[in-house]
Amino acid sequence: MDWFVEYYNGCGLTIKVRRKIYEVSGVQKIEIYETESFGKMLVIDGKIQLTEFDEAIYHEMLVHVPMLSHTHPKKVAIIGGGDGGALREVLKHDVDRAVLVDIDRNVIDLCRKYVGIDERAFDDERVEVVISDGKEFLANCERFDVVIVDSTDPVGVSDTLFDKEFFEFAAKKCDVFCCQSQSPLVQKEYFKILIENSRVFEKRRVYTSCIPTYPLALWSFIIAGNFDFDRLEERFERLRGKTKHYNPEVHRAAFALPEWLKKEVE
Ligand code: AG3
Repeated sequence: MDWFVEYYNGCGLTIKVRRKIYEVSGVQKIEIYETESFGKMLVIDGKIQLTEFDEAIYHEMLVHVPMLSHTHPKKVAIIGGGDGGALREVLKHDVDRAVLVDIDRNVIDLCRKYVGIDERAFDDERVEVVISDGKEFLANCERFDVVIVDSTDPVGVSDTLFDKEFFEFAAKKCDVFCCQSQSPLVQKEYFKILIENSRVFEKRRVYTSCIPTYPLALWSFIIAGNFDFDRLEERFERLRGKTKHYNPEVHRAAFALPEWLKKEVE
């Protein structure tokens, strides 16, 4: 029995692992573990991307907040998210088309084979997979109702998903945009870049959720574009019974920010 540790800012999250299921180094270093008490765990370039224990909290907050803040999302793009968790949540809505764009085919193939949180989402006929850099894709794609960014930390291949040009493309290509925006506590530099660059959207708001296996648990998201929370209860009817974590009360509460965070957003 071994321990996996992710370190950040002189601190570390330690998780007991039973075995390493798979490891490969291609576009990124991908490791899949079976943990003692959090189920399977995906690690990319040394950073925990998900555990079966808490992935639903992250994926539901990343997906249902923007999806229910749009009147009728039919065409959705997910940038990143090769593990299929966000895709699984998008397909719970009445969508016609869901395009998943990941730069690393290994993430998709290995997660389908060894993790399985996609729950066969990739076999759904509404789904199209594109292997590409997300920024290049957004520069040339058609318009989507909702664009969701499920990226890794901005070191290595996903740094282009954090720059100003990326947000400029995004603002042109969708009604509602949402991205994960890192830990506002221990990854302040990443969070600030996203806050700064997302200013290209006239309207944008930050929300948070607690994801225990991410650095210090407090995690942030940015929603931007033409979103509204007007008829959340009514819109939620199409999802009722299909979520573990999300509901309209949690949606609204997630936007309550403490003073220190409000200051960083302004
Ligand atoms: N991507 C966002 C999590 C990044 C975690 N960072 C870290 N552990 N340093 C999650 C991808 C899951 N679909």
